Amino acid sequence: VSADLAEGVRRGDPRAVARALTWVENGTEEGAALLRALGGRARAAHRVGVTGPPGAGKSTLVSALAGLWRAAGRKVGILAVDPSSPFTGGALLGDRIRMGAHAGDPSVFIRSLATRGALGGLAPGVDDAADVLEVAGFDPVVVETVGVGQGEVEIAKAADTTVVVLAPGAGDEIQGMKAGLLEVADLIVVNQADREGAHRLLASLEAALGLSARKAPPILRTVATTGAGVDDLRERIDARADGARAEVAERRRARARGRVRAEVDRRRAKDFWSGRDQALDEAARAVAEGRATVAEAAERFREGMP
Ligand SMILES: Nc1nc2c(ncn2[C@@H]2O[C@H](COP(=O)(O)OP(=O)(O)OP(=O)(O)O)[C@@H](O)[C@H]2O)c(=O)[nH]1
Ligand SMILES: [Mg+2]
Repeated sequence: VSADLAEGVRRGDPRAVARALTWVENGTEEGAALLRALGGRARAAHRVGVTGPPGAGKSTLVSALAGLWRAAGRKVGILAVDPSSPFTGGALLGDRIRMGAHAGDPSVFIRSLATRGALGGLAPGVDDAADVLEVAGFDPVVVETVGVGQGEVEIAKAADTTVVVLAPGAGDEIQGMKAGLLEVADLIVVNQADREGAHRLLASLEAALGLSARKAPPILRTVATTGAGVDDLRERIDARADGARAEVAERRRARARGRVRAEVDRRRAKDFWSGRDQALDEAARAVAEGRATVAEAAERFREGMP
């Protein structure tokens, strides 16, 4: 079954891609078998992370970008992780985006994923889903996440290029959460540049970046709803695939390292716990009844015991 599905994914068949993403997102054994069947890929897609506060205009911007990439003959994969507002589609793509993959437009594939990890980071499912889209021929693969707390660091790990989208409005001061966001940005976008406060935001960004130790990323201004400035952003993103090749390669290695390690950990944990249900029950009882501390109970579970 997974061999057939893998073949469909390689052909870029939207239904196969949709089913594959469901398997992979759920982290089932079927999904793991599918990922194995997909095998390696000829060419790596540019993975673009788009993050920023809720309502900054990330989805609208991604829709506008997708329109430009399509016009350039590219197939665009979009993963929206836990979107707080649905993908309504920007001016350029409109209904096609709203209708989704089954409407018969195989060139833009949009999928919402509910894959927040327990600690707020992105679950492994996001990298796996991006792999599926890559094998299906989508390039770039865009991952949109709301940038709060852990999210920004995680998206930076999942992306070759991280775009941080900000907009004028409540809390323009660059502090706390936004400072964390700026640290992971390869490109900063001041979206909603048509709105009052855009200048102030730009000025406070420049001040904040001036204090930072690292080389300041470029700041671009866009109006996602009209498309103003979006082509410039697209060019900057595309240029990174060539211009920042060494950096992108380094990120890919770091990402691969983390993924291999996580996979090994996952398998070891699964092997370790298989057949130890009863021992775990006993340990749990001992802790619950105050006969052992958690640390003492855990100590008995060292490799090879009990
Ligand atoms: N005036 C103006 N409005 C914009 C612009 N870009 C987006 N909007 C509007 O801002 C609202 C939020 O846009 P979204 O694209 O959903 O924002 P988002 O960052 O994806 O939001 P979440 O996914 O909820 O975090 C929508 O009503 C957009 O139409 C812009 O450049 N100018
Ligand atoms: Mg959104």
